[in-house]
Amino acid sequence: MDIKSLYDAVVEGEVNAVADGVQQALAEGIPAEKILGEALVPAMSEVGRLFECQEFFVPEMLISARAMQAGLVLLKPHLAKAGGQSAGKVAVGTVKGDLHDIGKNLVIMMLEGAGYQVIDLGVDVPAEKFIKEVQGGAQLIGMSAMLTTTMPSMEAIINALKEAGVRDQVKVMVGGAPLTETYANAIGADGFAQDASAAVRKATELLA
Ligand code: B1M
Repeated sequence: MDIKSLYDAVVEGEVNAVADGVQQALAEGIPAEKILGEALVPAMSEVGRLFECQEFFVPEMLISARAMQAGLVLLKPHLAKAGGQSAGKVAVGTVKGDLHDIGKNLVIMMLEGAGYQVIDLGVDVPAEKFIKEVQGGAQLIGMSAMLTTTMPSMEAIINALKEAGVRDQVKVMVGGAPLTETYANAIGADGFAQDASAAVRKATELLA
């Protein structure tokens, strides 16, 4: 299956075709980064566009997301292949009220690939869980938000870290499609990353 057919299969939500296509592409020697960057990620952007113009609704988005996940699972071993000593302990979650996890999962895969020990807090994560991880030794927390309505949860979590007296012990990195560097600075985060590769660079910079 070529990259274009794989892109179409994600948009159409064809789970088996995506899984077969990714396996075939890997077997043909196409790098995992290319499969991700030229088929899977752009396909999800197209799904978002179709949702915005009301050609797709939530069920279609969900079906495409499942197909994307089926591909990501197969790419994971090829993206996360570092071993040896941990580069640092990081806890990552999608903030309270937000159920989007594809981008967060990708960030985790890339961080693991760069040698970080990553605790995946999942989605809809309240401040208490982040605080617990900082108390447990996490050096960096990563927060993801995909909705304009859940972006404020990030500031609330940063404030909760301050109230719990642990803000100075940890670096805070934020990301997600609606976020900007300006917003990250305004809410008092230490860093912002546009995508998963940038998240690895930013984590390395913050923990240097
Ligand atoms: Co939702 N959704 N969704 N959705 N969804 C968006 C985000 C939306 C932009 C679609 C649109 O209108 N075009 C829109 C938000 C509008 C807004 O707030 N401005 C939207 C909406 C409205 C909703 C609902 C409210 C719909 C409804 O119910 N009426 C609802 C909300 C549910 C909730 O969270 N409470 C909802 C639900 C869903 C599904 C469950 C159906 C599904 C999610 C499934 C899942 O995640 N398991 C879904 C999907 C799939 C999308 C789109 C189509 C795709 C998101 C995605 O996975 N992208 C999305 C449209 C879009 O983004 N264009 C949309 C691929 C992924 C690789 O990219 O997540 O951006 P992304 O992650 C990137 C970067 O952002 C960055 O790196 C990642 C990898 O490169 N990044 C970080 C992310 N987190 C980071 C953290 C970091 C650093 C970088 O540091 C810690």
